[in-house]
Amino acid sequence: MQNHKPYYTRDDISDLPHLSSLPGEAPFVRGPFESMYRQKPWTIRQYTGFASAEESNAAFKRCLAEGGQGLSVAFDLATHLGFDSDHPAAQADVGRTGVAIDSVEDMKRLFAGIDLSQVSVSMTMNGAVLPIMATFIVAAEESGVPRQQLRGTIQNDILKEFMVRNTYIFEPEPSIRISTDVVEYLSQELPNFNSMSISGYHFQEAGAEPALELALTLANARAYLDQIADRGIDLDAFCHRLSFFFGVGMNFFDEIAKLRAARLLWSEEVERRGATSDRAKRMKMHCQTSGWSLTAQEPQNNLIRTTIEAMAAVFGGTQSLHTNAYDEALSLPTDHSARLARNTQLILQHETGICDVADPWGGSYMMEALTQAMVNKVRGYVDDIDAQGGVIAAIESGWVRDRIHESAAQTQAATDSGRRPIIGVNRFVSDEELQSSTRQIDAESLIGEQRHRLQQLRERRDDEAVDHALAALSASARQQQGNLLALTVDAIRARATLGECTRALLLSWPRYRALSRFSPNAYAESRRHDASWRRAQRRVETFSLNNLRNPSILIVKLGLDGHDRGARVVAAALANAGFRVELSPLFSTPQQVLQQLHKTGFDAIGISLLSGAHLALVQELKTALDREGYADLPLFLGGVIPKEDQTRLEAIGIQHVFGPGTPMERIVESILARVALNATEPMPINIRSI
Ligand code: MLC
Ligand code: 5AD
Repeated sequence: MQNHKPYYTRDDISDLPHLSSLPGEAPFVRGPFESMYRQKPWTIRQYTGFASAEESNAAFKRCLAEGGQGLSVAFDLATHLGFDSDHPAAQADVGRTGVAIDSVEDMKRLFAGIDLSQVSVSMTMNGAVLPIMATFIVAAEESGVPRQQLRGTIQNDILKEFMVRNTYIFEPEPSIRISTDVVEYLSQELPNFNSMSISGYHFQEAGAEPALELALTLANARAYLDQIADRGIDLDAFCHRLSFFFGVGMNFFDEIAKLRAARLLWSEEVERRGATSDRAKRMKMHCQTSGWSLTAQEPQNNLIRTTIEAMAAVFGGTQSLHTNAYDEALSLPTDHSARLARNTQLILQHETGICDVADPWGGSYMMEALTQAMVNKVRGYVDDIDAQGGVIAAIESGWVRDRIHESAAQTQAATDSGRRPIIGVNRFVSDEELQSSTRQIDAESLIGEQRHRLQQLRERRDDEAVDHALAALSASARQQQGNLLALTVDAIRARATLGECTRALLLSWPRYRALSRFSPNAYAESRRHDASWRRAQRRVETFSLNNLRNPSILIVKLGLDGHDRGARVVAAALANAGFRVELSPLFSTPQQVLQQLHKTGFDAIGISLLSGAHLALVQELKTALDREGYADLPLFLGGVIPKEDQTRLEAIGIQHVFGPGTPMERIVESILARVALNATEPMPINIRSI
């Protein structure tokens, strides 16, 4: 939490320049529109998608029938990374965290029976933005909806992928060309479609506090503006189609202040660059309540957290909102939890009177002072980023990742020590068994179906036309000419698949691989004097003295899951406790894990998975380990794992599953206890590899 004063007075706001503006007036602190929710309440837009296009289509229709007002598509990780569902690297992840889309035929089935001229659609896609945007355009075209009528938003915010979200495909430079081509094409062809949703949400989820979240978002927005300006596109003509996306956590007052400050800073930035129209300067935003703030312990408490966060988003003046489902920390939402999440917003809109007044916090001594404090803090961060040589240099040097990682580790330390209270986790803990069903995905039949559809598509299409279109796409990448989205639309119309479009570009631009790193000091600085942490450290020390070496662990992310906040914080904590820790690169395969084991022995492996693909991926790794003589190597798993899967994971060979909210000392001690059992034997370096 920020340091707030015990109370605020007139003096705290006496010289604030933004105080005289009204809602709908620059710099828009008080909201982008004069009438705000009296004329149009925010859009209830729930992020939805899982398994097949048909199943997701049914969920969309349910969503709209039950009060949802816009759609928001969650794609699976294979789609995000440009793999068709039949690609060997994608098998465990197909349909798990979102819907599997391989071609325009899938996209048509996703929106069957939904009138795209009436409903606005957000698509969270960055890495594979070209084929996804193209399949949407062609699907609409073939259902008779003219491009000019399409309303919605494509996330198309690639820079934050390199900083936190990790669903990039190409290196930063070609990736930025792709995103700018998308902006340019949409501004000409789809005038009602928002061509970017510049996102802070993922920074907050990865560990950034609200001011850092906002500063990084604005820094990225500035980098995009630079690129777009280089193409000579007029700010006044397109800026209103750049949209924003923020996370809203439990820091109630600061979150409201953040959204107010965001509009002010954006308005100033756009004006400084020469835009004159209010339309260009007015920031519009989507918000999502924080997934990370939700707990696996007593999940119904999450309904309350989400309601509070939703209120902060609405008091902050958001245009569109997703409220998370209460079972978030366990699995994808069920139909029931999704309905409750939506009802949270319907109750706010219809039962509270909150929509009657624009910017109800306007004029509050505290809120106006906090808004200004947020503006000042963000400006400070933006200066720091400039001092790093700008945001792209700060990404490349690892500066951004390090700041977020440090902040995440400090938050974890504060939680573990009890300084940061979380009800049901470190205060008022209940030992009541939780009763909650989770959504199950039948991945095997989905993959079978997708394979069959891909085969049909390939049989029925004109291969020559496809090859021709893909060659044009490759040539455009190579020669830096033409608009990549226009060319991808041609390829998709000819029935090229998402994977094929991606491969056409990979011929010129190699797949990007980021290094994973953690900072051993990030976690424990504030826990130095905590008795329970010191005890965990002493146990590790005793082990090291007895065995004349430190215990060691390899932390791995398997499959296509790029959420590495947890893996990095656990790595930092274990290292601080005295373990020798290595963190494998993202997207490791069992073969790569074996290579690391052959190179350096480890006493244990810690796997981190939030993608729902744990059963298949753990089984695959375990089989490879057994085959190569590592059958005794203890395996631990952390992440979002439904309770009903835990027995199956234990049967495969997992020693222990650590769910969200597990204190670090418990992780250290339970890994150490198991490692100590093996410690009389030499470290498991495979003889064959020496
Ligand atoms: C609205 N309008 C008004 C008004 N309110 N006009 C006058 N007075 C008022 N009070 C007008 C708007 O200007 C607009 O017209 C039209 O009404 C629609 O309103 P909107 O405010 O633009 O709402 P919407 O269409 O819902 O768009 C909201 C948005 C958009 C601009 C924020 O970008 C959006 O929907 N974003 C959602 C992004 C999203 O869902 N992302 C999910 C990420 S999940 P006009 O003509 O100006 O258009 C994720 C998780 C993960 O990322 O996987 O990691
Ligand atoms: N359906 C619904 N919500 C999802 N989230 C991620 N994937 C899905 C999905 N397929 C939510 C979670 C997560 C955030 C990024 O989006 O809240 O924290």
